[in-house]
Amino acid sequence: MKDLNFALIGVAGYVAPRHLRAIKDTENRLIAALDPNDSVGVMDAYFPDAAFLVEFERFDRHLEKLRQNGQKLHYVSICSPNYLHDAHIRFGLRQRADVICEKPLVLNPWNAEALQRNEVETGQRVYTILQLRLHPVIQALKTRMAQQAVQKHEVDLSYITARGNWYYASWKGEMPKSGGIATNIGIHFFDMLIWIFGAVQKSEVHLHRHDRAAGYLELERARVRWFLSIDEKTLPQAVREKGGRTFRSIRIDGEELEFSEGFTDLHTESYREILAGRGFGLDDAAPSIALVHSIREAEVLGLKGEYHPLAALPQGRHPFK
Ligand code: AKG
Repeated sequence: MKDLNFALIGVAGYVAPRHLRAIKDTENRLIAALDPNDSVGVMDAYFPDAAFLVEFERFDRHLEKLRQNGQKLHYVSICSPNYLHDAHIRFGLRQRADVICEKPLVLNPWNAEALQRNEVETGQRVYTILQLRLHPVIQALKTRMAQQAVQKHEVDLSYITARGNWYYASWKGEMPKSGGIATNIGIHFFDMLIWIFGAVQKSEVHLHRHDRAAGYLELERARVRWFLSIDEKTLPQAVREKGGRTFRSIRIDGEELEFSEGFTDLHTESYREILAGRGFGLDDAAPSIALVHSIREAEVLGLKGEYHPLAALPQGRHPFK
């Protein structure tokens, strides 16, 4: 499908350029964008002719005018702060458009259930971006695991994706707005783990701070010690020496698989899949949303039991507290 009309909410944000590129690469067009922040020069590289509004009401009015003039809106893409996703998704559905929303689709399981009802009411669909499921290394791993006799694999997952101090000053650093890092960034690998190894049977949290989190998960076919961090000081020395900012690694029964690379181009692939009718919807997102919600609510146990070795790394202070 091409030549479709898109609107985008949150065009000044961190991940918006990947959506702009995906809309362009799939030969579709952006007709309107919204962001309360007006630093959106990035639009020139993709859709200089799109309308841009900084107020929600004017955005709404503009889309309504286009609709009454017979211009169909096919998709609304959403890269706003996480806690606003469900409201913005509903807005998109009410525009009689399908919605493509960044991860985490919503913060709480009950938000997803409400959206399920909204899909039925409007007859429109909600899709999310779960780009690790489209990562070739992860796809090959899933195939390999599915071919093996069912057993509990021993898994260590280290997921480090360094972010500067800006992160803590933005909405991402605020627990009620982003859900904290286990929700905002961990959602990628929790979805991936459940997708490969099956449903959650037990979850423990050993560490949960502004810049890192660690815990233990028992899934149908794996026991997983996980560590997540956005502190560059937790990157392996070899990565730091090369100027790298990410280290994504999964060790299964002693065998290590790195998937640090190949992460940035997957939005276009996600859009292609959605446009071909193979997008990930609310049902696909539900298990990882339930897990990150339970991790936010969990008692933090400290370094006891099956903790990931990197959880014992020295910890710094919050830069702004
Ligand atoms: C974010 O910064 O919100 C991300 O999702 C980044 C994920 C990653 O770098 O692995």
